[in-house]
Amino acid sequence: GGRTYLVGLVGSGIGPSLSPALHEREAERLGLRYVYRLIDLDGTGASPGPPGPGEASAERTGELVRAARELGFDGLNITHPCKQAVIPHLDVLAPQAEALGAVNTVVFDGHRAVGHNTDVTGFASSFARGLPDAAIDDVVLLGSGGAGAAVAHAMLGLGTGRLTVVDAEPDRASALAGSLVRHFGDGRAVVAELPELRARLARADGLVHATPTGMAAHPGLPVPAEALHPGLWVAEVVYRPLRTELLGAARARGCRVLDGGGMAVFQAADALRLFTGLEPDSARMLADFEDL
Ligand code: SKM
Repeated sequence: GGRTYLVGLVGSGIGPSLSPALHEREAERLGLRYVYRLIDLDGTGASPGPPGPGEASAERTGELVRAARELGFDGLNITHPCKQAVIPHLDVLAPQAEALGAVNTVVFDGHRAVGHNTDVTGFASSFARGLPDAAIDDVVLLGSGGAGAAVAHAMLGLGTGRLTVVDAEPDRASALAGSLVRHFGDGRAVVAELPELRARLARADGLVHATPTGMAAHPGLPVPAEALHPGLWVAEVVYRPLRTELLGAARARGCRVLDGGGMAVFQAADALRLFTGLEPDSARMLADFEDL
């Protein structure tokens, strides 16, 4: 047989990640020997660094990336809180990772460590598949953290004319909009305050939701149901649960909807392709995701 691929995920609190199963199942169908390890910053004991999750553990990212490379890993996925911290430890960045300033996939190709961002490409593929002919000129993004920034780059890359960024922390929204304008040009991103959300949605083509609201630990609706109207599509980044309260309310009010599962699957498919050079079957991976 051929070689064995060895890859992994570096991050904090990653025990429940679906990445090992998603990658290994598809790799097996592609005829590969492929091992996907979890490298949890909270549990590796890789150095006597400060205990506990959070920002301090991000400092250990470089050490873990170096160790993985020395141990013969082919590549890594990188998740919270390491997506920015990993950058100084890489040799080259792909354009999307560079523009976003965040990396979720590292490929060790010979003597170089190359950083990519498949959250951006993954959301774009999911959107193209799930809402193929949706109008995207005027889009509202709720949530300007890491996931929000990735989907902002995806939507502007797909051709959104104006993205309105809304966040409960206005400074964070302004920082993201500023960086989007620098990359995509004047007027492509603007900010609005939470009280303006309803008025912005009234004339928007779509809403992308990228806050944790709707997850088990953060139940509830991130926008008032009355702000949803049939002329609006609604896309979720949250995928646990797959059917969030927001998607339920949006469907009930006649919106076309896109759940967060597609982004989770397509970012994995794009990473698998980068690690192996082989073409994963995203339909099979979506089916796996549904029963995981
Ligand atoms: O960007 C992805 C990452 O590639 C894998 C992941 C996971 O398995 O929890 C989450 C996201 O950050």
